[in-house]
Amino acid sequence: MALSISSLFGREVLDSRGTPTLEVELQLSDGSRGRAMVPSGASKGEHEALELRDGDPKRYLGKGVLKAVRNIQDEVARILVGKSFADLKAVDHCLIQADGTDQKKKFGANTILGVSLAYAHALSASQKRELYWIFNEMMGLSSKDLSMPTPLMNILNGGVHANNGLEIQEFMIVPHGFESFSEALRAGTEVFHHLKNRLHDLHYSTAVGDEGGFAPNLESNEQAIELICEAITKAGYHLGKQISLALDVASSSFFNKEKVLYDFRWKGASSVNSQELIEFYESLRKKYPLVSIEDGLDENDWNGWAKLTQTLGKSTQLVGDDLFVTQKKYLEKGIREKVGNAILIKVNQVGSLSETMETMLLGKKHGYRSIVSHRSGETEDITIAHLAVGSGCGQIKTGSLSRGERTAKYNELLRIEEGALRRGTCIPFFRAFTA
Ligand code: 2PG
Ligand code: MG
Repeated sequence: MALSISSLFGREVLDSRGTPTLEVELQLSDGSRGRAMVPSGASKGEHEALELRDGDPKRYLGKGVLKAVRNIQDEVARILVGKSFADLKAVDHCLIQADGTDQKKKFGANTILGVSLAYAHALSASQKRELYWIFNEMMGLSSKDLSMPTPLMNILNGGVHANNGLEIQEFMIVPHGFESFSEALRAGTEVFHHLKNRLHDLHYSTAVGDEGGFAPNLESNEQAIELICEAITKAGYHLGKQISLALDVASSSFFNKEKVLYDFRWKGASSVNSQELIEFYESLRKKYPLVSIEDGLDENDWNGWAKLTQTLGKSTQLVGDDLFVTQKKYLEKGIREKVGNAILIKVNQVGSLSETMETMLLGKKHGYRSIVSHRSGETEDITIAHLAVGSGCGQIKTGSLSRGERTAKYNELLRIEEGALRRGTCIPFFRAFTA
C-alpha cells in the first residue's frame, strides 16, 4: 500500500548569499520525514522555470519567499496532505497539473521543487535506503549504473560570481585520472591550496567568490588559466593526464544584445563576435588540456552554437546550461540542430525531480552527457550528490573546495563512497575524461 502524505511544512531559510530560500518538510503516514532546501542561481537562463519571490521591498530587499511558504501551507498542502501517491513521479505530476502553467508561475518552481526534494528524502527514510537508490530506481536503472562522479571544481571565480573584471565565470579543474572519488577530491583540494599560495606570493587577493573559488583582480582570462596550470604542476600532478581544465564561460551574461557582440576582451579588442569567440576557444584548446566548455555562446545564438559544435564538438565537451535550462524541449531542439554534446542539470531550472530525470534520460538516449550541478546560491542540502551517484551520469559541478555549502556535497560523496566500501561493495569512480 502506498503511503500517504501526513504533513507538509514550508519555511523561509537563508542561502549561501544571505538570500532567503525555501525549505520544505514532509512527513509520510509511517512517520518518515524528509527535509530539503531549494537552490538559487545568479546567472540565470532566460527560459528557467519561475522562482517565486515576494517582491516586498520592506523584507529582504524584495527577495523573501513567504509567498512560496504560504503556497506550501495552503493550496499545496490541501492538494497533497492525506493523499497517497504511487511514487515521486505521481506527486510531481499532481503539482505540475495543479499549477497548470508552462513555467510553474502559479505555485513557483521553488515551491514545487521543494516538495519534490522533500518527498524524495522521506521515501529514502521510509525505505531505509540511501537517497541515490531512490533516484537510480526512478530512472529505471540498476546497481550496475551507479558511479562516483568526476568533479568539475570551480577554483577561480569571475563573471557575475565575483567583481574582479574577468569575463569567464568559472575556471574549473577536472581531476579525472584517479582511482576513486576521494583521491580525485584530495588532488583537487591540493591544487586549490597551491593556487592560494601562488596568488598570495604574487600579492593578489585570496578572498573567495560566490562558489568558493578565488576571485583575484587578474589581468586576463588567460592569466587565470596559466596560474591554475602552474598550481596543478606545483601540486605534483600531471596536467592533462590526471587533471584537466574546464570553463563555464556563461557568455549570455556578457552578450551585448544591441551590438550583437560579446563584451569580451581578446587580442586588444573589447568586443568580439561569435566566430571570434569560437577561435578564442580553439586557441585555448590547442594550448591547454581544456576538456569542457559550458555556455560558450549566448543562449539564443543557436547558429553560433551549431558552428561551435562543428568546430570543437569532436574533441571537447560542449555543455548547454542557459541554453537548455534542464528542459526537454530545449534539449530536443539541441539534438535536432546538432548543438552541444552535453547538458548541465540543475533541478531548479525545471522545478521538479521527475522532469529533471526525464531530461537526463533523453540526453543519455542521444549521447549527450549530463553534469549534475549546484547553483551559485546554495545551501547545505546534499540531494544533488545522490542524484549524480544514482543516475551514474559521471560528472558533478559543485564549486570549489571551500565554503560549507560547496563542501557539503563533496563530503556527502565521500560518505557515499566510503559507506559502500564498508558494506563490501564498490561504487566505481567514473573517469569522465581520459588523457
Ligand atoms: C552556472 C551556475 C552554477 P548560477 O552558471 O553554471 O555554477 O551559476 O547558479 O549563478 O546560474
Ligand atoms: Mg553555467
